[in-house]
Amino acid sequence: MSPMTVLSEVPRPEAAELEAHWMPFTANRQFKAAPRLLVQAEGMYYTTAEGRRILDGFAGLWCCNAGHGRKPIVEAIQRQAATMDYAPAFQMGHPLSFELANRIVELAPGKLDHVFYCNSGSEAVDSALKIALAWHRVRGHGERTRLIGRERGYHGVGFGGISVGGIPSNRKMFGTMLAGVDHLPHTHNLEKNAFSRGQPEWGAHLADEMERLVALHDASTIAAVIVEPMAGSTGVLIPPKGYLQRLREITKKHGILLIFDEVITAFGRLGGNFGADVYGVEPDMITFAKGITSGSVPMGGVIVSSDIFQAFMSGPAGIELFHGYTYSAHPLACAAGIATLKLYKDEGLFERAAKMAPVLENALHSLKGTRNVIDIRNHGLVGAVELAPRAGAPGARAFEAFTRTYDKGVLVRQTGDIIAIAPALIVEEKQIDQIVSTLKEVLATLD
Ligand code: PXG
Repeated sequence: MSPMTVLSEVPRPEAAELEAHWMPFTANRQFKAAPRLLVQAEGMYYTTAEGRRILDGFAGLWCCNAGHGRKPIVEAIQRQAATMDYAPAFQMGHPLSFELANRIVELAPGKLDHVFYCNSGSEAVDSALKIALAWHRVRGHGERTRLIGRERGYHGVGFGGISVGGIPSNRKMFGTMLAGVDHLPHTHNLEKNAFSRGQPEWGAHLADEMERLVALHDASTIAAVIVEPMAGSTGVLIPPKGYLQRLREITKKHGILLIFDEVITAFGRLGGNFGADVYGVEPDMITFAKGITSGSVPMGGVIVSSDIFQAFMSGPAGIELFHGYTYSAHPLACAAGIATLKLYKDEGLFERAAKMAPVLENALHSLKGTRNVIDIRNHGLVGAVELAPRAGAPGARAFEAFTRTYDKGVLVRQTGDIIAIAPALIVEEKQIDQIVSTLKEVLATLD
């Protein structure tokens, strides 16, 4: 089927038809007045409903790491849909979930060797937090119930995730959330670290705040700490050198589990298998989603250490963990996951990300001195440009940059006054140039 055939078959909704869908994390009224509709995707490009080609500078939403519409993934999904659509997830199984788990474990660091599946990053976070609480309990430490997150952290939108998360607008409308949660300070500091390339020098000591929380609550009440090794959604906060190491030391010393939320950083985004590898710190659990299927079918999961898994296996016979989802290890997701991991390996895409990282770094930092740019930061195939906020209108300048960039044929992501960039790992140098030069053109015209 040619792309043209696909396009002609796609229904184009009239304005009134856009009404019924309450869109997530979207300015619904603004969108519906001037919709940005995508109808086809291939490689590094989207096609819009008007037939415009858009260079995807954000891998969808940090997820299509192998690029769009990759044949081996598409065919694996098609084959699986025709072979077996669904298998019950509880007390039944199908071979693909085991094959995928083995492949994930092969990539995972150190002692992380068992995989629990779900369907999204939010579910992965809830699952990890529940496993942490249950792990302490099966070991006779049910009093360890506190969970520690971090300011500006994003861990999805479940009640667990927003409780440990630290983005005020995601929390303030939703009541009291989980009890017994506390937060570390975030690590963003433009006075100390503006225009850092890769990991900033300043800020390792911020991990010592964990000692303060331990002193306040007592270690015996704390179950786990969850952080994104690199905080993505809040606007790309790269961990200061030594920060994650220190957090690991402190959590280990006090018997507190360390969870890395790697929904964004897993599967090559930073130029290695996981953020844990790139930063050289082994957590007790890793959450993943997005890149596992290169965004093609929803899937998430938690990788846990052997210590965690084995503690559950030594209890009474029967169901060891009362947790799971109808679509845990969905056959289509597993087929897509296996094909995706194979493709990453066959094409050496994680190595490619590492190789292209300096290209992105140099291109992005060439924006220094452009109007309103107050910071540029990057690591792996992730970059961010922070703009000075417009007086009285936080986020407005960056939102305008986002829409104007899209009008000029490039998709980036706006969050607050930050423009984030995270292209698929297949991105080419000239495409990086196009993303950055388009952004430069747009920024120069913005007041
Ligand atoms: N944890 C992390 C670290 C994430 O980045 C989630 C959990 C939740 O995943 P789900 O699959 O439930 O959405 C995420 C998701 C952005 C952006 O623009 C980031 C995410 C999702 C959508 C947009 O930065 N991260």
